[in-house]
Amino acid sequence: MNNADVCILIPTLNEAATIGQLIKDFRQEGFSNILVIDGNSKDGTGQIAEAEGAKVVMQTGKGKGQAIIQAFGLIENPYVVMADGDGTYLAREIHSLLKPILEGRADHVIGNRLDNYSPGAFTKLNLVGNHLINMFFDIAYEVELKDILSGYRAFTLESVRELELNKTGFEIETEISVECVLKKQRVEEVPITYLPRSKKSTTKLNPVKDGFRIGSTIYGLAKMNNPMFYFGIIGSIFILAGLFTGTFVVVEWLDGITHTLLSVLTSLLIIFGLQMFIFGILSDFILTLHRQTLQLIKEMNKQRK
Ligand SMILES: Nc1nc2c(ncn2[C@@H]2O[C@H](COP(=O)(O)OP(=O)(O)O)[C@@H](O)[C@H]2O)c(=O)[nH]1
Ligand SMILES: [Mg+2]
Repeated sequence: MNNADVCILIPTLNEAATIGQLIKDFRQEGFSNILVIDGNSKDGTGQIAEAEGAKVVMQTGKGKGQAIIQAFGLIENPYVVMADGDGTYLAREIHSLLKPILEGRADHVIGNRLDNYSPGAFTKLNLVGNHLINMFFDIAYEVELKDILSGYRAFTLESVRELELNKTGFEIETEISVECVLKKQRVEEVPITYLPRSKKSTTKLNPVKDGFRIGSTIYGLAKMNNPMFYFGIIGSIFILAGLFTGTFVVVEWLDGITHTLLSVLTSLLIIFGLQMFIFGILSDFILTLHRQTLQLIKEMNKQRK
């Protein structure tokens, strides 16, 4: 591989404190094809990046996701590496990200921050949130990924081209991970270092608001991959509620008090909950059939070629 075959994509929003050094570091590693997609920074990020020799494109909309989607459409190089502009990732670790791709083992590589992060790189809330989100993701998509929210990732161009992305905000990493799993890409994780953000700049991520959005993205997109999980969660909530009111009704009844309306409500809750499970089973069935059909079409197409 020629280093010019790699495009390094850096989304930035007010990262003047770190962007210059980051571009220098990537150049030092031998990569000079650097695309900065900037969210109209007010602190001169774009000018610094340009002065360091990066190609700077202003994003047309808002949010990290919109920036990434726009930039993906511009890249023609066979390999893409995505990195945040806040100096939390090390340019020299690019080689370990590219390795599985260059050796033909992976289509997409995620830099896993959670095994080797510096003190202070994650707040307690972020760390717990990350673990919960990864656990939730792994159950929903039946995979074993450790750090789906990482901002340091490598792709082949085919992998990028295959992704159907719509999320404009910080849900973009989640959506990328979901799409790679749905498109049956070979995804590998490699451990990377994660440094604290420079004190001179601030994070744009709101742990509660964005964490909630990321959780709902995982859940919402799971409908198409693991419907039993999707409907099962709704069903379980209703059945639990039914068991709760039901226990109350029975205990009171043993004391000689009858709650007619609450009994009706209990039955409705449990019937609705069970029905969700039936939806789940049926959807699973439809999805399996759909996958078999797709597989067949793929094989037929292959035979024709
Ligand atoms: N172009 C662009 N970049 C953004 C936007 N929001 C965040 N970024 C960049 O995305 C990267 C990750 O954001 P950051 O605030 O560090 O989030 P965190 O690493 O998840 O805490 C940084 O390089 C930000 O400058 C945006 O709206 N537009
Ligand atoms: Mg960051």
